Amino acid sequence: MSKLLVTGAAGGLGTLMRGRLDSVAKTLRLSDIAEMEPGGADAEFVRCDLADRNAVMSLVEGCDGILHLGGVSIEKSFDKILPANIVGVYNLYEAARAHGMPRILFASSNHTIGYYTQDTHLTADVPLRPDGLYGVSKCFGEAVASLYHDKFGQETAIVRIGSCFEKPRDHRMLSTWMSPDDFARLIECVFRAPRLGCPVIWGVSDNDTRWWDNTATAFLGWKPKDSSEPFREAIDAAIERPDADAPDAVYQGGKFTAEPIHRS
Ligand code: NAI
Ligand code: 15L
Repeated sequence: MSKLLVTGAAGGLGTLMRGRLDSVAKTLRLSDIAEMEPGGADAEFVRCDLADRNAVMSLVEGCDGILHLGGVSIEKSFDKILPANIVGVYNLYEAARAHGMPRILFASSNHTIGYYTQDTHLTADVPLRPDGLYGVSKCFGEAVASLYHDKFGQETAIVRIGSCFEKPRDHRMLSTWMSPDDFARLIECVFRAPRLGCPVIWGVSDNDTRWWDNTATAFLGWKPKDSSEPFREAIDAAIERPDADAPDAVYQGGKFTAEPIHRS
């Protein structure tokens, strides 16, 4: 494609991904509420608050695809989650509708299903069980993606990301980790697929102990190549294994299940 919009580009995943998108788009429109350097002639930076409807309208204009990473990415009070993850998602889909419906990859989260226990294997069609208000906001985003697909034909890859960092950071992440390279390969498959629809895809590498089944989206041709296994020994040595009844060992969402409902 010619131009890919990356929201949340200044964040952790945006930083990991921006150097890995050469095969996806000729140019990048990087956007965030925070300042950042675009870096390189093939990228431009547009500062934008996702909660600002008019700004998002202009942001999306001229883009052929959207990698939507922007938003609050951890558990917070509802008033902090609302602008980016609720109002911002609505603004983005309305802007996409007004500008030719560029395909969207929506960065959803395992926290939409965090209350399933770690001994449960999930397909993408299981009922949602969010583990906090952050997870609820991602359920909202998934619902908006589904609505705009059914009503208007807007295509979205809903990617329920496990834990996408350079390396898994604890025992739970040995199951939930998705390597940045595997995510980059998934992004390529999503934007190259002749027909996408609005599937839910588990964003997880080929970990021995993963809990999630991507059989339903095999048509995308995404085959994760990395595994968390090479990191197991180092994690065992560096981090104490959680007690068997600790949230991190019981629930797929781990510690998020133990968060309170934060007040503003
Ligand atoms: P992050 O918190 O590092 O980055 C999010 C970015 O969104 C930040 O740069 C922030 O400034 C920006 N942002 C926040 N509010 C905004 C607003 N109102 N307008 C515009 N930009 C705004 O999070 P990370 O780790 O990079 O995650 C990216 C996306 O992927 C998030 O949506 C997160 O929920 C999702 N995700 C990430 C996972 C991971 O393992 N990194 C796991 C599951 C989901
Ligand atoms: C998420 O949704 C968060 O954005 C990320 O920071 C990690 O906490 C990840 O889930 C996880 O569950 O490991």
